[in-house]
Amino acid sequence: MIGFKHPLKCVESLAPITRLCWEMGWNEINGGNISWRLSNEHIDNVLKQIVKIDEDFIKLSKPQPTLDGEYFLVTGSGKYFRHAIEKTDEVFGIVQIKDGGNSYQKIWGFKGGGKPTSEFATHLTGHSIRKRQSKGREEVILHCHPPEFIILSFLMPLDSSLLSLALWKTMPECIVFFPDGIRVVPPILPGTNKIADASAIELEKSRIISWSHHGIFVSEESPDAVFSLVETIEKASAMQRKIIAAGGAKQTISLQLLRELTDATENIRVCDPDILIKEEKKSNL
Ligand code: 2HA
Ligand code: ZN
Repeated sequence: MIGFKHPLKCVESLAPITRLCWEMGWNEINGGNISWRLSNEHIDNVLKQIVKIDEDFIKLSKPQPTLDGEYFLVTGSGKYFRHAIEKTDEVFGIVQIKDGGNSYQKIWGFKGGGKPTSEFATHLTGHSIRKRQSKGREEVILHCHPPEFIILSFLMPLDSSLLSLALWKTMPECIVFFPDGIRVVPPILPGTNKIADASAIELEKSRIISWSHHGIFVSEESPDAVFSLVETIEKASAMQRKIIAAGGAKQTISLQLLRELTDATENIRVCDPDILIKEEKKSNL
């Protein structure tokens, strides 16, 4: 997989990460989806290679006026992450949002008549919010089914503060890499506008949301960054699950150490640790 070459540079960088997600056990069968809001540099590279663009406009179930004109590289509905390298132009496609954000047009890929993921409404809602909240920094959204993380939604209350604090207190990297914490969305039917709307509320506050009993949905600046964030969360979740299974922690990383970690890494911090601040107020620290 290292050394995978593709004429479209965005595909060359996304396909190996997609396949790696399957190797990690996060994307069984057709589970999960990934989308990338392409920068001008990638769009130029794509448009130079495309000979014919499909003329049809396809209506979006949920209009996205703030994304009008944007290009997205996205996995297809029903496609397997496992096939990302061998069947690249079936697994992926590129679309442009048209018609004031009401429709999309296929630009490349989706070979054999495919279309964007069933979670496209939530991906676009996520991109619209996270593009604004991150001032354009975040470009890639990954939804996958990391088992240890999902198990926590069966063992812990469905509460954003409790989940964020549990992970932060397990491993020092956690507060450093996700000071915004993880926001919990209750169990909702996948692939619906309802899950998109519930996710939108939480994505205003964090790059990371939990779809309870289902998976994770994460926004970051690149395929590599989004992978790394899920990898970190999944490792902390595995440790937390083992701690719970062993009867609970005898001691954990303290609030004070979480504050010291946050302050010491201010130079790389992308957002405020709101949940930590609330917790500090509660304990009068
Ligand atoms: O099958 O993961 O959330 C794709 C999904 C739906
Ligand atoms: Zn899913």
